[in-house]
Amino acid sequence: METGGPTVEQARRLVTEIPGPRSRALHERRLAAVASGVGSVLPVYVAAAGGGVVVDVDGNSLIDLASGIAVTTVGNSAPAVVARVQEQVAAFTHTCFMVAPYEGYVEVCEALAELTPGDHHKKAALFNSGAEAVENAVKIARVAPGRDAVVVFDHGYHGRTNLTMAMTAKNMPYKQGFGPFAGEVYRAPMSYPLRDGLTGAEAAARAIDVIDKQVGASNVACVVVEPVLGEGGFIVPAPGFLPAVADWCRERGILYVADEIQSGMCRTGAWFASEHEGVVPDLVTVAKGVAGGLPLAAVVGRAEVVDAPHAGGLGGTYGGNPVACAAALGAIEEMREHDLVARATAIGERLTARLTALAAEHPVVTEVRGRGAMQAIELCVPGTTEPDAARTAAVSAWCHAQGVLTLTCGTWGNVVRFLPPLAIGDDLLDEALDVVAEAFAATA
Ligand code: PLZ
Repeated sequence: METGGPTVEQARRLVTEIPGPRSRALHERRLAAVASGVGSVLPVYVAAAGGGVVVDVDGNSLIDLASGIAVTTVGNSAPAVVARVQEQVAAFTHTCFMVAPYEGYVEVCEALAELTPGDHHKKAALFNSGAEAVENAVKIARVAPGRDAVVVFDHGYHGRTNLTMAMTAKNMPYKQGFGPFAGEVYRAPMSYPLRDGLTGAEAAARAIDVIDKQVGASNVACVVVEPVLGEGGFIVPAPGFLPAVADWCRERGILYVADEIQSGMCRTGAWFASEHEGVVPDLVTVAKGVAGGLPLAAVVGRAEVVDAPHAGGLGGTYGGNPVACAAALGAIEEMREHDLVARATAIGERLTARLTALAAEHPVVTEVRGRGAMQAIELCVPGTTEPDAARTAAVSAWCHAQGVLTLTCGTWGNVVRFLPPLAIGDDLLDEALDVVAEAFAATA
């Protein structure tokens, strides 16, 4: 299936070095005008994108294995997104839902209530970014029980605002120098099968013990966990870890919040990654893939929990902007129409097969892991679990030079992650993986 914008040919083609002269000229302007704290993985400046391809201003076509960090799940400028956005942008661009509401916001909340795990009565509130959704999930979780503590996990990533920096594990580049951070945020050990060798039950017992002894269950408002860790290294917790944590939360009156900002909306071969282990969260945070590239985020969950804040207690000028809502309805339409849950599973199988073969050939590839179209390889010094960030960077840079847009992640920067748009064709995906294999041979 190739649902890319009709004008974007689905092929990799390099016509200049990467980055080319036009990108380099734009980069010069950028260096003078844009804050240097804002980085770019690959400074090719984009002219168009669709399906599995990004076209730069020099006319180079790159294969997209990043989806703008798991956002363009339905592909860039997917037809249903474009159609609905065009219609909405011509009708009205903004009224503020808190001033004069509109149907699109309601429809997005209805759709998310239906798509998130569990068939209980759910409600939602809409925001602009993932970090804002996490902030609001914590506000909602704290208000009813009058408890303050928020528990997060090692290797977790939740955003760059003050509260979500506190919740994010990794110091550089996210937190260094930006404190002091919000209080009452506590970190528990995560299940990381490659590094701890624990079963899910053992890892959950270890985490629960830390929470119990260091925080006290009766002080905890919520536990916030990514069912597949994103920035932290695409870590899939050992089977049973998430259900055990969720069960313990329920027994103790603690809200279980799944941060599905990266793992949600078809990415892992399920609408939400919590489903893989039958976990029904009290609250789910949603962003990234939900709106096909427009900024939209949501907190979705049990109606009685979401309704805990007083009237007027939640909001924001742009939250649930009508154009972003139209984009979300278009993206959800694409997901349903093209069965992108199944497509993510198929892409995952293809990725796993190729990456497993790669690992057999290159012992630096210590583990292949992930769910669906959220796959990664962790690189370590062969025979050890000592992270090899240098090789990871070299492999990724080689891919970029050959026109394949890869991303890295992980606490030690030693993970290459694969997040293709689900609109990518098999041929293009195979070609990208050929390049990845060549990158390992070339950097050996
Ligand atoms: N929760 C699980 O993955 C965003 C961050 C990129 P925002 N991840 C990409 C970067 O370096 O800033 C993310 C996530 C999870 C929350 C967030 C935050 O979402 O939309 O970036 O605020």
